[in-house]
Amino acid sequence: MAKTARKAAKRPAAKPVAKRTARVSARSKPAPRPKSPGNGPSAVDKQRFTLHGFALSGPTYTVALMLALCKHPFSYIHVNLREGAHKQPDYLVKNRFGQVPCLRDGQIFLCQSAAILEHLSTALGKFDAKTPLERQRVREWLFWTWDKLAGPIFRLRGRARGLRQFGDETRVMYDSEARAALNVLEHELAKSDWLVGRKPTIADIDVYAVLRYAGEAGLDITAWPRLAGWKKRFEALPGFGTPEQILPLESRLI
Ligand SMILES: N[C@@H](CCC(=O)N[C@@H](CS)C(=O)NCC(=O)O)C(=O)O
Repeated sequence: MAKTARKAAKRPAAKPVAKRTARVSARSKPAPRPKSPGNGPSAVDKQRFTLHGFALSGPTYTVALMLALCKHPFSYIHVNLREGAHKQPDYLVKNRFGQVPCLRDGQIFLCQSAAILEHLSTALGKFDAKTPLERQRVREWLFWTWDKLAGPIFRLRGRARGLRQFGDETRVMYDSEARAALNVLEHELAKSDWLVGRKPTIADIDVYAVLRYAGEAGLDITAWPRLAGWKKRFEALPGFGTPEQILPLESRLI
């Protein structure tokens, strides 16, 4: 990690957030944060988030995409997976699982991209569910994404990039698992434009950030017309960016 990056990672947050976080986990909505005169994030807010990640990592993209769609600036620390930086003690204290991503929110570190999405949607009041039933539906999609969709797509992508080795029989198995998951999405999207409710939620963000890599996994989304339409709608959302647009290759501090 670059020296400046390390300094910033240790830099105390402008405002302690422990209490606020406790409230978030109690599931009540936090009071809206003060806005700057320009209606963008205030000076304090700009320093609120630091994303630790790796530019080629899908789950890192999930979190960066959420912040981009929320139009919330964030610092970024490149975690060099190739050199094993994610297994070093200074990183393991931030993410006990030794994986990217990890998000610093004030003075706490959060991990597991889907759990981070839930945290951010509650904390920022964006892309959140509007009713208890919707919250349940959103959570079901988050669990399903990592249960059925992400595994096969990321494994096929890993093989295509030469990062994973497995034979054709296994490739065919993952391919049919991925296709079965895409069929589920195609069926659900016949009912409405978005996965839960009438507006995009973190369920759409979580699914999109995996589907983004379907092409690299050898799957052509245009074979699922409703899904392709949903993807187009999603990409038209204000703040949207591709992984290349929103994930820096190096650490970037603001
Ligand atoms: N379920 C986790 C998955 C994280 C994950 O698999 N990250 C990969 C990079 S894409 C990683 O850190 N791999 C290294 C390892 O697991 O040791 C999440 O959503 O955050």
